[in-house]
Amino acid sequence: MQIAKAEVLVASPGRNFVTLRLTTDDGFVGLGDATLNGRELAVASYLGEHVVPLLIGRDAHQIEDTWQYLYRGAYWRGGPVTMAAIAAVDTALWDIKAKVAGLPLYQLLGGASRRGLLAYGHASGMDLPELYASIREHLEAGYTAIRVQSGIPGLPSVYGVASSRNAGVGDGDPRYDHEPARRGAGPVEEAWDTRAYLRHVPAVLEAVRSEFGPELVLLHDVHHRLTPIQAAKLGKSLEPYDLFWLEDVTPAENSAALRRVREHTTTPLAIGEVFNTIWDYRQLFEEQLIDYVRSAVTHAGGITALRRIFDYAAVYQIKSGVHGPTDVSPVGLAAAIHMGLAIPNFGIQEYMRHSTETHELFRPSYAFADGMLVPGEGPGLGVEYDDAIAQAHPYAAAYLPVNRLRDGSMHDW
Ligand code: KDG
Ligand code: MG
Repeated sequence: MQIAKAEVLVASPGRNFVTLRLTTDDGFVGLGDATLNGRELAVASYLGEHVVPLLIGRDAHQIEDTWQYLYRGAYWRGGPVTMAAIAAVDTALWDIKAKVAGLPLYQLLGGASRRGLLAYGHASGMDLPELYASIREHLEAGYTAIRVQSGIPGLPSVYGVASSRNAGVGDGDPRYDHEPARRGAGPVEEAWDTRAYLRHVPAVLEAVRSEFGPELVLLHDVHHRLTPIQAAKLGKSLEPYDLFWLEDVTPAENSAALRRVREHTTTPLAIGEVFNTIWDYRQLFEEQLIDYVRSAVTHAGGITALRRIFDYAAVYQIKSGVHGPTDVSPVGLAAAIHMGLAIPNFGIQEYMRHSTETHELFRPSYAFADGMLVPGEGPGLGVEYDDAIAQAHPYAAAYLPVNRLRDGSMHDW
């Protein structure tokens, strides 16, 4: 069974998505997500110029060999563009293999290890009343695990706080699919003040814990903004509020920073949404510096590569916590759901519901109910790409914001 056609599809149902569609000579179709938020066309071009010509005529069943061919064969290894492209090929080939077998993909990964995936949503508010309202909406929608992000006094906008007030969680609520990568010719500039953040956040989590009680699973994302000692101080100060995890406390390049954080706090740590390969995790796993792996199928080289990362993590009792913002397409999310159902060391799955337009384009068959995600039971990933809908949503340039400190210097966003 040979790959006969490989198409790179770019569409923007409110936000940009890059999808690879492979078709075999006997008519099986597989989809892979190659979306790199704010740098979408770089992956589309890498795929179109350098990968697609190598795929035509290859045996669609040789997933591992194709992965090695694209990874080793480029000589220039790793990096977000290359690994998103390889991920898309890998995911599409798994989709095809499962369709040929007539099974939902999770069955090829070892079958179901659980009834569903505990999923967390994103609650946010510029102030406490707005944040409480957002948490209540998530509870009403069935979430039992919620990420909490808050406005900071003195800062007009902050990462993770939906730009429209009272952003809802419901299917069909366009405000929920909030897009940190904003359309335009260049990035929006946000202001950041680390001391103001560190003063304010413990009070927010104390208030939320006391308002919503001990049962609710709470998470918080620092988005790579602190130095090691600032992160250690934050982790320690949040211990009384029993977080499920504190995410991305320090910039991802400096693995050793988490040693310092670990020396001071028992708050569980998650990192990895910007990692690309298993080697990025090596020190973190072997020194047991983290508790959860944040890589998405889309950004870590696909199902083949992420499965190896999870197995390596399991050696150290480290669990999955797959990245699932709305910039991972329903194809990437479906792949994560199939993996999460099967792997032994599943922890939690991030789940921001996509917009109605996005669901119309991809028609995913996974479902969310009672705080859990389940994949569909049809063959493959359970996602179908609608070309007619895609035509109505052409690509539009968009950039993630950048951060500047009060003196004008650049800071991690
Ligand atoms: O494109 C950037 C987003 O994927 C990122 O900001 C989302 O940090 C994120 C999260 O935890 O979902
Ligand atoms: Mg994050």
